[in-house]
Amino acid sequence: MTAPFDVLRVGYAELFVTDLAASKAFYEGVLGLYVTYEDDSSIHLRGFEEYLYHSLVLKKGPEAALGALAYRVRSNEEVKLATEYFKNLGCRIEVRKSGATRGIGDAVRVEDPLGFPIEFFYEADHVERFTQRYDLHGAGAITRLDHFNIMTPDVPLAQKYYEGLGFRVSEDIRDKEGTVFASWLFRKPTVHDIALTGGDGPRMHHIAFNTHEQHHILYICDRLGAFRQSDRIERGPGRHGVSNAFYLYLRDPDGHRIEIYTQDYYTGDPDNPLISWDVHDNQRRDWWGNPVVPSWYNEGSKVLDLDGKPKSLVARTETAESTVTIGADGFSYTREGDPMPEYKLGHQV
Ligand code: 4SX
Ligand code: FE2
Repeated sequence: MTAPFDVLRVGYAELFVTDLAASKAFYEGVLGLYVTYEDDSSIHLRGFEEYLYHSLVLKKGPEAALGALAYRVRSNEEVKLATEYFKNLGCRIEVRKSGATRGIGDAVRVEDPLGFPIEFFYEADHVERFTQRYDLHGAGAITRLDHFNIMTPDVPLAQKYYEGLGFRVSEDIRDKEGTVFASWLFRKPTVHDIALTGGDGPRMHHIAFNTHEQHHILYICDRLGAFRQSDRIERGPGRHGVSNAFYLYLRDPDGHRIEIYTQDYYTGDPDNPLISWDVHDNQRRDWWGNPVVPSWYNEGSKVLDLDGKPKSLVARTETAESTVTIGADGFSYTREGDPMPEYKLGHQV
């Protein structure tokens, strides 16, 4: 599939939060993101390997919500191609002149066919890249934004839409009857830029930041304990089945879900094999078989339309994955009819 315009990767997320000071304590104080700029109504943050102005914009708002998910495209010409593409689809669009978001050049925001506010931009102000400023690396040593995860009722439909933008599928979760519960797609050569979680939508499920090492994730947990904020930890730390990444999910002071993620694999070759997981495989979402808490399946952030009004939800009609819990639901397995070969007993073969 040739792409109608060239998306490089995830660029930044714009989140509305109700208390900027509380958010700053979390994103800067706990995670260790850097503040590029702040004023009374917004904070712009980035990870230590990022040289673009920001990968996260927090805006003060009346309620917690997603303002936009922004992808970076290859050039300003590609911004124009994206504008034409969404005009032709009949989507609502907003052309944003350079500076409409501080630090970002000419861009277009669209209300995409799935109901999400999505931006495409190329130009952005450059700031210092702190790669070797080890003296500054913050608590979680966050390197960069890694991916977005959205909740949408019809995963195959959403997957088709993203494949139409030139994204490729790396992994999915399905059952033998053909129901698709979730799907992971990428432009940059990692497991994903965007994941689709089946559920009532449009809602934002999470945004994920990368760190280099597992121990940074454990350190975040220890610090949260020390701050008596262990209730910010929603799921993990653990090892994902899908993606094989080491992970942790936190809820920020407004309930937005943030994942810290490290060590997935390279997907850039044209014949990168698709990995399909059975929804009944106990190790699909947590390689160690730990249960997924119901809130992780069921809760997500509101998303705003281009007028700043919350979008109403469309219900998922197909089976929800939350009804196929990891653990003793009578349907899931760790070894599907498997006699347990010797290497699986822990012996070297
Ligand atoms: O829970 S899963 O193991 O399916 C998973 C969730 C894998 C990768 C992710 O980034 C994620 O959010
Ligand atoms: Fe994720």
